[in-house]
Amino acid sequence: MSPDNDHILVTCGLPYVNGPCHLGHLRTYVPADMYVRGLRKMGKSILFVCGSDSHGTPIVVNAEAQGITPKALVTKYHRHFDDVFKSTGVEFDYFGDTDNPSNHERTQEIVRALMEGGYIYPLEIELAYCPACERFLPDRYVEGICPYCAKPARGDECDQGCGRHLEPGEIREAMCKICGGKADYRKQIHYFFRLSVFKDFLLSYLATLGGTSSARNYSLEWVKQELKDWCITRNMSWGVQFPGQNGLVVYVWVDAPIGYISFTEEWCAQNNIDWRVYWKDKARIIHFIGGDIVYHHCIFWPAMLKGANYSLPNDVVASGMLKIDDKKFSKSRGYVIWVKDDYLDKGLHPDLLRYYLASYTSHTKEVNFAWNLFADKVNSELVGAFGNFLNRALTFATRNFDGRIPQGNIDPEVNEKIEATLEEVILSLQEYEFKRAVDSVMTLADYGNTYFQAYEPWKLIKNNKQMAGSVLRSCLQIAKALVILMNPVMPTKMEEAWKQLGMEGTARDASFKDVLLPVLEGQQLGKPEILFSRMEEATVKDLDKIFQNRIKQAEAREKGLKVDSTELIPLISSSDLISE
Ligand code: B3M
Ligand code: ZN
Repeated sequence: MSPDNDHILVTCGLPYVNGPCHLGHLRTYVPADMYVRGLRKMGKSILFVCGSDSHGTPIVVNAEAQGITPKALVTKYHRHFDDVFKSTGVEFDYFGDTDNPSNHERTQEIVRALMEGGYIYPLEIELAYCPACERFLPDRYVEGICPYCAKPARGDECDQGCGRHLEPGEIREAMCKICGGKADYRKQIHYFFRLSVFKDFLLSYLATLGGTSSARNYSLEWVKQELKDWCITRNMSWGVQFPGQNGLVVYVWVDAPIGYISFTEEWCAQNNIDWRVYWKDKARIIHFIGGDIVYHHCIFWPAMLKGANYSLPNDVVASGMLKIDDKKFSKSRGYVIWVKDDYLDKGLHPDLLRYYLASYTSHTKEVNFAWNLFADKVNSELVGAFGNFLNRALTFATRNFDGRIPQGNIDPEVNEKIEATLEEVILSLQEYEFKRAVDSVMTLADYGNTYFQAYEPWKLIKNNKQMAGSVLRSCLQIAKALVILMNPVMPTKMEEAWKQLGMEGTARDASFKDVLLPVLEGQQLGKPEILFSRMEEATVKDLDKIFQNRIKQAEAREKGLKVDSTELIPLISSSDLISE
């Protein structure tokens, strides 16, 4: 079935609402938002949803550590993420919560459908059990030794060794994370999803899956090797109850992606649209995710959808990871930048960060963030090239042409350059090559600077005012194109620039095609103002100091404490202090 391009659903991986938003999150969300804004400029109708991933053991363990209920914890961070997204221009049409009733209902409906289809079966397994606490120890409640590589591991993942996902019961030498005591193993019935029967389906599905080739190729390799059935129940009360089984909830990776469906349902209910258009029909479904959850989105999730008779994702777009100061991102080691505390609260403009993340490297590669690199990019590209051109053209026209767009002919070469840039931007967005899109806009800005410089309008104005008018009108045409094309990346700044250009309406509502609509002779310009200011060295030093201190604190912490839950609890962020 070929997808219906009139109904496009774009989603972003759901943040665990377990701690504050950091740069690693925005690494995925900013390009997704830029993509949505860009496609809207091409006239596409898009629904953009995301929401909180509220279940799973890390949330329960963390809530216990903070002495609050899981609900209080997720409510706090749900608000936090919603706020940060709003402040950084990541504009979802709907930001839901997997603990909403509609997600409980949709999850149970899907699990029942899978049971009816024979895709779920019960099996007695041996699980870690703490005799002192008198409870089974799911996932993060247990630590021990990895059965594959013998390194210390958590119940659900060999986090310090081979990195394998561990199934319930697999961990050796289990210790209870709550009381620190030795756990034993007890038998209990759990439920398994028959992932193994989806092998042929997945091979043909993945062969045509769109998105980044990284997602497709990794998953194909995994499917060709071995597909293990997944245990999809856990002994907990926090989560979506497994139908008909008190005391068992579904594994968080079952109800989390189902959030994509229930959030669509919630938005559709508010807008009087049938949600089935998206999930039971031929809409185009595009998932933006972090590169570390490809397995869940390209294997587990499509198998579940197929088994329960829902539409399948058309594209999975997986972003590369984030490094801080060239080191692997790590909350416990302090290699983290909190979006609110370290960036927004320092008065830095969100659009600069959006620009950095979108243009640093190609979407599937690793982004490295460091304050000096950030400042360099702002100073040389945004201040030195982009902002400089807009300001030069505007100031010159304002001073010499009475604050209006001069009369004169727009140079056909200028129109050609704009048209070529537009084509490149559209193509790059369609191919999820966000850096290439931004780079081509920057090349147009460079062309603008060269054009202005080459024609020397400051000389022309003295002896050939008509020619000077043509040069300036051509420059203002470039400026208009730049603002429209850059709007998906830097929405707020480009709105300011739009006003300075004296354009009607908003940059947001301008379509990509408008880049070629000639700027009107005689139209009043706005007041030219500096759009981007230089980041001074002292500022960079101050910002970096905060970061370096965090690393030092983390090192001290590491030495002072043996095993603790620092990986679960973010270090020193005032976002932790948000009151209920
Ligand atoms: N909550 C976050 C992660 O593993 C996880 C994503 C769920 S997407 C359905 O990156
Ligand atoms: Zn291991």
